[in-house]
Amino acid sequence: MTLEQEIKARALTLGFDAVGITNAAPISDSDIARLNAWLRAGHAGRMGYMHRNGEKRIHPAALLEGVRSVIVVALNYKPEHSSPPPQTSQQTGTVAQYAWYEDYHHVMKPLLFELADFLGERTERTHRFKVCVDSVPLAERALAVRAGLGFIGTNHMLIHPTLGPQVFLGELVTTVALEPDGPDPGTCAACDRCVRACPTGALGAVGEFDAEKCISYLTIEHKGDIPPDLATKIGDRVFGCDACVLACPHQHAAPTCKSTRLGSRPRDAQLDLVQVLSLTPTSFEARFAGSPIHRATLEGLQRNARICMRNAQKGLGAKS
Ligand code: B12
Ligand code: SF4
Ligand code: SF4
Repeated sequence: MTLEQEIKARALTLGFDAVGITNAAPISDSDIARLNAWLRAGHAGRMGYMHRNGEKRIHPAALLEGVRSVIVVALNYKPEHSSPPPQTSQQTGTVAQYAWYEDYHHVMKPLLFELADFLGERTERTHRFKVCVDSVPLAERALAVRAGLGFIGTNHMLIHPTLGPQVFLGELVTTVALEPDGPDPGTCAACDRCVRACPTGALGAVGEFDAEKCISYLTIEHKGDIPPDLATKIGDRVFGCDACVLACPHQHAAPTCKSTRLGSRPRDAQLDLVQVLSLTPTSFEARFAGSPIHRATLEGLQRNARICMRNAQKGLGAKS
């Protein structure tokens, strides 16, 4: 077995669903141009962090001196049941499916540290590693494509050929020189279902993506009021949005999550809006510690709940 094969076998044993390897070169000129055009157009909204550490996002060498390889892993999060459990209250808000589990950052990072430990041992402790999951400035989707994990769909998701778009990504950036995999080309062909499914027009047919119109951005990352025309389009989505992911035929064909590490939180699939409005800072912490929903903050989650309630009163549900 080559070292690359050993790493892949180890990553799968640890519970990842797919793994690929790429070199440490900067992302392609066309990806850099896309990223810069997106930032210049103001499509990052108030995500100030997207404007910082540009060099690291473009070039893994800025993250770790002497870097030679990036090992990219994917973890399938397609839930077994695609709709939330039956409603127990009239006033409920839908939660994006990635938050029907424990926070994936907390699950994937320790597994990547275990992978680093394995590789460290196999290379006589002469190398360095950096574990990355989402929050590190690294162009995760572009690197995943290069590592052969799939292609970027019109919905902007990395779509794995068998696992589909509902995969989390993580990376082990390392000074170990490894044989890279080649890209695994795929395309959306003539499909445009995600563009048609997007409630707000955040997605465009030729790859446009305006986060300021995206319900995921508005309900998770955005602080303060949400413009009324967009608020009505949020429907009953109290945290995040899956419309462009669930519309995708690659999602329909994908297997469901088999991970024993990604603990599921079935009661978080739908939130009782009255309960959300009654949360205090202390009860919010107790209820959502360890959940991705914690990121929205109590203030943001209660703002979302008020919007969902107003929409329900006006008869504007999830499909609005
Ligand atoms: C900022 C951010 C967001 C923002 C902005 C999203 C966006 N599309 O840019 C908001 C808050 C809206 C968001 C939402 C979501 N996010 Co998010 N997010 C990120 C983050 C931190 C940075 C993404 C980024 O750099 N955006 C800037 C744009 C310009 O870059 P990009 O989308 O990565 O696209 C690059 C390449 O794909 C490339 N490209 C190359 N070829 C092609 C071809 C086409 C057709 C297109 C369109 C692009 C393209 O161009 C870009 C420049 O490099 C990443 C983690 C990370 N460090 O990368 C997670 C990440 C992208 N998010 C993730 C997830 C799961 C989500 C949600 C599904 C959560 C939810 N259900 O609410 C939604 C999906 C929304 C969507 N359709 O993208 C996963 C995606 C996994 C996957 N399979 O792709 C990531 C990778 C986190 C992780 N570690 O798993 N997210
Ligand atoms: S997450 Fe929702 S609002 Fe954002 S692009 Fe996808 S469908 Fe549109
Ligand atoms: S829904 Fe269609 S166009 Fe959108 S990402 Fe999936 S295959 Fe591509």
